[in-house]
Amino acid sequence: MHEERFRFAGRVVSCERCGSGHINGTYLVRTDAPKKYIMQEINRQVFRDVPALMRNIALVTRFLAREDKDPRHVLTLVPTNEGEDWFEDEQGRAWRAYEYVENSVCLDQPRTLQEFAQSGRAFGEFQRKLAGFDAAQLAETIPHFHDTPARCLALHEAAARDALGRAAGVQREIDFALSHEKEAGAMTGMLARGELPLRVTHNDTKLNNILLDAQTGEPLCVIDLDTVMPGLAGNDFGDSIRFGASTALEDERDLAKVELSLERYEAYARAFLGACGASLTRAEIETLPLGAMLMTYENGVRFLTDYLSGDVYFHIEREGQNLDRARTQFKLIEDMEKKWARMARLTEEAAKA
Ligand code: ADP
Ligand code: GN1
Ligand code: MG
Repeated sequence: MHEERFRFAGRVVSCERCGSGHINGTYLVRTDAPKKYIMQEINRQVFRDVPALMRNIALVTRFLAREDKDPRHVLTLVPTNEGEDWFEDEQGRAWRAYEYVENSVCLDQPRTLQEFAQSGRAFGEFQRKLAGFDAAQLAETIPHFHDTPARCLALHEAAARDALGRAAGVQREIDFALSHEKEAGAMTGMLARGELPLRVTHNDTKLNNILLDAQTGEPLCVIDLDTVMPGLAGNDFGDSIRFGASTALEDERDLAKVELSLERYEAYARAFLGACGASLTRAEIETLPLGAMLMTYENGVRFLTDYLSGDVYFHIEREGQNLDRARTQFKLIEDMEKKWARMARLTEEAAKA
């Protein structure tokens, strides 16, 4: 390991894997000083341009820290011994480190409605704060990240290649994805026609990309800033809904447990719009439910693509986990279709509140 390469206070006493992120390799570093650290191997298969990625993160965290000096509220990069934000090891792997946000928890499901609403406020405020940030400074860390039609093309290719001979076993899921393909370009189409504005967005607004205070449950810090780049407000709203307003975990195998909670949807919409609604256009507000539907669809398509490709993108802990993840997303879509009119009404009411 490379814990000797960073300017950590104290002597390192342990370094163990932590977190449930699907992309980077994350380690908790303890030292004999009171402070702890997070050290991450950046996934270079996913993030092709690490210097540009790290420049984005340095710019964004510095910008946010100007407004809020509390170290538990903004990620703080720990410099390497050479004073850089990251380093490349002998195998060409890229590493960075953050100060550990003390006394925090990170959740895969909200424990209370209030807690989920608070995360909506935090992501809404994140977007509002970054409205003053010059988007031209940001590199696009993953081109076409939320280009849903492009994600569908990747599914077609993976199904045609069928690298592991898995396609026949998941024809039902492939058919489901294809039956919704014509709707995949709804948001990208509006963007292209100038009907939706580009903003600086987080683009990966799962509940487990926020740290909460371990005692009070209050949101402390938005993390996982790898995908902060120009994007659509509806996608940030939507990704939070697909993850946190689902009544089950993302990889739940019992699909009977998977539903969209309208109660959570409403709580999140009110808090998110309370924080950033005033700066959103009418069209953006109207597309929030669509954002939820499309982010769920896009993730389902991506999980299924990865299953067909041999689980090369998202980390898995068990065989079939990406297929399970795809299935929960598709089940959630079916439920959203049933609840569509109520999602739209709750959004309108939340915007007026
Ligand atoms: P990934 O891209 O793999 O999701 P994240 O940056 O989200 O990586 O980090 C993975 C996990 O590590 C988070 O879900 C959280 O549990 C933990 N984590 C990351 N940064 C910190 C931090 N600064 N303080 C405390 N925990 C953190
Ligand atoms: C990944 O890194 P993590 O686990 O926070 C992915 C997101 C997906 C999410 C699905 C860079 O997020 O786009 O929505 O998994 N991140 C990247 O849980 O691809
Ligand atoms: Mg994460």
